[in-house]
Amino acid sequence: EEPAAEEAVPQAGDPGLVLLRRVGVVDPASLDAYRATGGYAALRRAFELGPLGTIREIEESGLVGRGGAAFPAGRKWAAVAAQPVRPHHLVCNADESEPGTFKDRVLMEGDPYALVEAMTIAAYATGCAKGHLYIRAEYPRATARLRHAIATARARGLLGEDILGHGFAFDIEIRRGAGAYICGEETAIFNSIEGYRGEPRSKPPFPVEKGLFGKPTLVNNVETLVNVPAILLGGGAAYARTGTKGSTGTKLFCVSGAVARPGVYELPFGATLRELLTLAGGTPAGLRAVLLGGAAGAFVGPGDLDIPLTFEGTRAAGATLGSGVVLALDAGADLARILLRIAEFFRDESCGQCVPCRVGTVRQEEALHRLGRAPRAEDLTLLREVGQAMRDASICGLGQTAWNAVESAIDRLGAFPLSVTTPTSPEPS
Ligand code: L3W
Ligand code: SF4
Repeated sequence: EEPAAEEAVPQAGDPGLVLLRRVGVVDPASLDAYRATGGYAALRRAFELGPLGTIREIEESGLVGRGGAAFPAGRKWAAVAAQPVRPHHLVCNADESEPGTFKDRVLMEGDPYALVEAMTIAAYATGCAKGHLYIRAEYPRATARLRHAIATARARGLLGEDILGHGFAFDIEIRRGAGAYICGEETAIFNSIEGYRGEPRSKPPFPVEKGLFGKPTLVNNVETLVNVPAILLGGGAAYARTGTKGSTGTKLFCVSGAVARPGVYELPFGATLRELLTLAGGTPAGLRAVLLGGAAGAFVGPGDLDIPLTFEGTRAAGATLGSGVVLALDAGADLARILLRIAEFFRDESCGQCVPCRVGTVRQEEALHRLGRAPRAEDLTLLREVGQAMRDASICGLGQTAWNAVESAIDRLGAFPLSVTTPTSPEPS
C-alpha cells in the first residue's frame, strides 16, 4: 500500500497556497466540496471571456510549462486554437516518471476536480473535442480518484455534450501507461495511445500542428493545467505579479533525500534553494550536493545554495529546474554509486530507437563502472565524448539529457578527481 499523498504534503492548508490549497483539506471525492471552495467558477469565467479571451489571460499570466521545458503555455494554446484542421485533441501528461518527481501525484490525489476543470477550460479555449489523460500505471490511487471525478463531473453536466448549458461538448478518457519512462515524452504518448510502441517522434512537426492521430494537439503537464483556474479567477496580470519576469506564479518542489521533512512544497518562483531546504527542515546529516531537475537535471554543490529557484536562475547557474526535483545528498553520500544508478536508469529506459542514445547510455554506464573501480583519464574523456554525442544527436530529451547529471558531478562536485589518475609513463628506451 503506497502512502496517501496527504502525508507527503507538510504545509497543506496554508492560506498562501495556490496549487495545494485544497490538498489535504477538501475531500477529493466530493464535487460539492470542490464547488464550495471556488471550483468551477473558473470555467464559468472562461465562458464569459470566450476562447480568445481565455487564451489572452493565459498569455498575460506568463505561465510556462511545468513538465521541465518551460515552454510558454499561452503560445501553445494559441497555436492549437489557430489550426484549421479538426478535430483538435487535448492530452494531459500525467506520466510523472522523472526520478524524484511526485508533485503531480499529490495534485491528482488531493484535488482531482481541479485537473478535470482545468482540462475542460483548456479544451474550450483551444477547440479540443476530446481529452486524454495519460497517467502512469504506478499511480493507482490518483487514477481511481480521477476516474471518480470524471464520472461525477459527467453525471452533473460538467463534462459531456452540453457543458453547463453552453453548447460546448468535451469529455475525458483516462489512458494508463505501462511502466516506461519514455512514455512521458509527448510524442511517445501519442504512439502509446494510438497503440504503437512508445517511441518518440521527430519534432518538428510539433504537436500543436500534428500530434495525436496526426491532428493538432495541446499537451500540458498536470501542474501546468492546475494553474489555469487560479489564473482565470484572479486574472493573468495579477498572476504574473507573483514570481519573477521569466518564471511567474508559484512552483511545486519535490524535496527528497537528506532533508528532515521531505515532501511537496509550494513556493513563489524566486525563493532560493537555501530557503527551500530550510523549509524542509534542513540537512541534519550535512550536505554533499543537491540534484536539481532529477536524473535529467544537474548537481549543484553546498556553495550554490543561493541559486534562485527560477527557470532562468537555474539555467544561468548551469543547472535546471526541470519538473521541480530537489534531491539532497548527505555529506557521506557515495557519488560514484549514485551516478552509476542514474546511468543504469537511462540505459534501462532508452527506447533504443536512435543509436547515440541506445549505444551511448550503455557506454556511459560501462565507463562509470570502470571509474568507480579506478579513475582513469581515458574513461573521463570517453564519457565526455559519448555524452556530447548523446546531447547533440539523440532524437529526444532522454538521450539529450542522459549525460547532464554525470557531467555536472564531474565538473562541479569533483567526482572521480583526475589527481587520482596516474597515467603510466612510457618505458625508458
Ligand atoms: C510549438 C514550437 N510548440 C517546443 C513545445 C513542445 C513541448 C514543449 C517543450 O521536454 C523536458 C526537459 C526535462 N512550436 C515549439 C513547441 N514546443 N517548440 O514545447 O518542448 P521541448 O522540446 O523543449 O521539451 P520536451 O521534450 O517536451 C523536455 C524534462 O522534459 N524531462 C523529463 C521530465 C519529466 C517530467 C515528469 O516526470 N513529470 O516532467 C526530461 O528530459 O526537464 O527540459 O510540448 O511540443 N516551435
Ligand atoms: Fe529513444 Fe533515446 Fe532516441 Fe529518445 S533519445 S528516441 S529514448 S533512443
